[in-house]
Amino acid sequence: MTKAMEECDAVVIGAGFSGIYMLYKLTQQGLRCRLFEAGDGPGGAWYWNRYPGARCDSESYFYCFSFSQEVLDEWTWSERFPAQPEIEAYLNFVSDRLDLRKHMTFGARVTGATWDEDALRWTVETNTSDAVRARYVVTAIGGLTSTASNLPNIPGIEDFKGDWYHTGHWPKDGVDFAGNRVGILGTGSTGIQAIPEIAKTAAHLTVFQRTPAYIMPAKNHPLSAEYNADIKARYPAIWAKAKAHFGGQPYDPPAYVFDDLDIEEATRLQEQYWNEGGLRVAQVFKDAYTNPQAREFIEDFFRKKVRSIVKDPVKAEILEPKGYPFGAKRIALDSQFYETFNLPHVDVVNVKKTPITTITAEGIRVGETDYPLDVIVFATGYDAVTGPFRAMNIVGRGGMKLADRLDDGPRAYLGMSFHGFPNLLAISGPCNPALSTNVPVSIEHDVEWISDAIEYCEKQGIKTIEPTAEAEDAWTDETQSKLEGSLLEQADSWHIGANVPGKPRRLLLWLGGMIAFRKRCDEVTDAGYSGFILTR
Ligand code: NA7
Repeated sequence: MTKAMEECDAVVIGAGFSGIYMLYKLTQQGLRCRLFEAGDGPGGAWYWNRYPGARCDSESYFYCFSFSQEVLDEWTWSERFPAQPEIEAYLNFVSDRLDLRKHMTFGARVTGATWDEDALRWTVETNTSDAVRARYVVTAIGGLTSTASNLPNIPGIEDFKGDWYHTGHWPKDGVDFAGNRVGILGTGSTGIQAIPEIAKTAAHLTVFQRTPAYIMPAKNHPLSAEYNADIKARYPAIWAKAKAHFGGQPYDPPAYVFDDLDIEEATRLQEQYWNEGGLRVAQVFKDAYTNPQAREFIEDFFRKKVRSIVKDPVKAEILEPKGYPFGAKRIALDSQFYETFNLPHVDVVNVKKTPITTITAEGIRVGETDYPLDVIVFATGYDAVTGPFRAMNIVGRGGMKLADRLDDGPRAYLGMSFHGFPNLLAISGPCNPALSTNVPVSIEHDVEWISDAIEYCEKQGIKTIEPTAEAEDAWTDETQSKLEGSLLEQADSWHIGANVPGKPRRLLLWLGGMIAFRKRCDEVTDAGYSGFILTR
């Protein structure tokens, strides 16, 4: 006798920030929910990214949920920029405090979901547990996730006799580098954090760098009890400010126009922000990204900083950011990244000038030079945004596969829904602004918009909600229209799919900012879900 399939109202995929809040909202509405998570605990990206040095680039006091007063009152951050273990602990705390664990199934990776057009139900399958049927599926899978890590296709990896790791699925027990010759590929946000930590124990560290990043000091530090008490007292104002900010950060907009200042004053201000640290180092001038003179000044400032910290001029020359404009790739925060290259056992190799030819049994070959290694670390990023969707077999109306629909690049309506896939809603999906902002603020927006939409359907007796082809096309075209002539066009980054060979060069994110996005989503709701087909 075949076992009856578990029936529920909604399946949520993923237990990171977005899945946790989505589950809370839907269970609060009285829906029967099941959440599947591949990891064996809550965390999402912060579960898998346990590489040495993993830390958030946003300040802890606003890289968190705003929706729960209990959570705000009871959780206290210990550092300005929280490290992975603390964020993972926070997401565990929230799951317990809101009593969500009973709806969560861990160690279950969703492999596929199929829409049954007669029953108006999704059947959701995982690699470990029985299939479940649900009326709604909400993806909370993130855009930079372990299911879609970018492992470069370098010949010979199968011959390598040592161990290799990708930072996006780091072993839970850690990796012991002591006494080992380690090679690391990648100097994006991840590599920049991992390199100083790996250098602390490795016998030798070789950094294979392709593109030098623009890097700003984090100036991380512990938070005092007085500081935390002050933050907690000011939270209503902090969240109001963050939600009214283009990027979801509770910061004042840049105050200075570069052309209004002489060079001494511009240098003094840039230096002052540098000493304070954090992402605001890139937000001194209003016209930093639009005025070529301002940009040249900033680029030169960064290059001078590298030369002043890195003592070996050959290493400094390789590490100096160049070859693309400031702002064309994600700006990273560091703690002792440049200083690490003053250590005698840390080297950097320019693999843009002379590319890696092969991985051998003994290490990495660059041109004709062999670098013997015991361990290789790939900090080489992700097949971002569309990759995690393409990694699941999602089949909608008429056998339509979501992976095929995303072959030519990102497409979605409002970055949260797909034509041909009724009752499938995506938190920070393709063509969504989330990854260009302070992510938790964007996630809270998407979760609240989706839970309102589901509540509306439930109350109105609407059985399916799905965007029209026209609405999806228009939103997708609008997203792409921002690429031409933009700074992002001038570098090869994950934001435009250029980090993965063969991936279409298309803008993955909606770049209008949070304020405009919020307004557009509200307009859709106020117009009775314009752009959607609602069936009773
Ligand atoms: P990123 O930002 O995509 O960086 C990946 C890095 O890996 C970058 O330096 C790449 O160089 C490098 N890379 C990729 N493929 C290769 C090969 N084949 N050889 C050498 N180097 C390579 O990923 P992260 O994990 O650092 O950060 C992702 C996001 O997480 C980040 O934006 C934050 O939002 C948090 P390239 O620049 O392509 O020349």
